[in-house]
Amino acid sequence: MAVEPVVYGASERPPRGDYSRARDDYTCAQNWSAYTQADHDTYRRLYERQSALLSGLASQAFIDALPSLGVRDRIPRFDEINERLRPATGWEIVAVPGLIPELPFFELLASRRFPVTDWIRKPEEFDYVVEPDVFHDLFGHVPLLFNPVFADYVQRYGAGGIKAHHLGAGELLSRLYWYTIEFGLIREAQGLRAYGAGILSSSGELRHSVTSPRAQRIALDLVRCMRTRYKIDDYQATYFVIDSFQQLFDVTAPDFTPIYAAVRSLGELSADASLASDSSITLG
Ligand code: HBI
Ligand code: FE
Repeated sequence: MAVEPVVYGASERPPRGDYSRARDDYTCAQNWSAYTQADHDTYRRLYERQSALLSGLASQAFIDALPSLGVRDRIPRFDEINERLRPATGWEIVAVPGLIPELPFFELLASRRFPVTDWIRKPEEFDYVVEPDVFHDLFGHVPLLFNPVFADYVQRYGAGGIKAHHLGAGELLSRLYWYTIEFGLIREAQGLRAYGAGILSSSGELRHSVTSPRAQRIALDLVRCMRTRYKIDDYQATYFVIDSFQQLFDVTAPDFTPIYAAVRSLGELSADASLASDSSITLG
């Protein structure tokens, strides 16, 4: 089916994936035999580098769940991961050719199906790839789908996204995705840690987000979060901090309509809008 692919942000660059092989819901089969040895080597090297950076910076819940991905020396078969993921939290991962439009994305999350891009970056893109590839999605997103409370939050987020889409508030709700599931920080017993996939799969942003005095860190507040625009191709200027995954699940319980109204009446903030210092979270 020829579907019009979605592209993040303002860039008009054609997306990487081959969308002609996508079904109506944008999912496709993981073409595992198409991976080259160079692809498997890239995955292995990314996994080795990133897993060595986690201690003291990544959420302990993430570190505990990471082995659930299984193999680390090659790109895993999604079916193998699903054999463990389904009994754990009722989720499964499904292959997609790349970024997909907002509504099908929300519909997949609402039905506990996480879209995982099935191509991997080229060796020359080792340090940075513009669109999420299979390493970002598998290493960054999938381990915490084994965590029951976080997994329930992602499903509830998807259900909220369908409602938001029909209210024309998809962009506002995508900021909540960005500042929690992609770039969220959490206060754990041992201190501030990263749980967002965009941070956990990045060799540079992991240390920056947790330790840099230049970054602004504020306690998650839904209105403030959904007012704050985000940066796609640079470290975040602002990180939102939670105390637990239960807190994430609980704040998404109420109907968001009044929150969208408050966000619209107060107006947008740039990613690095600074708050009065008293509300920033100090390190340590
Ligand atoms: N598509 N495959 C894929 N992965 C994403 O993370 C993704 C997407 N489409 C839209 C999107 N994310 C964001 O706009 C969400 O906040 C909706
Ligand atoms: Fe992501």
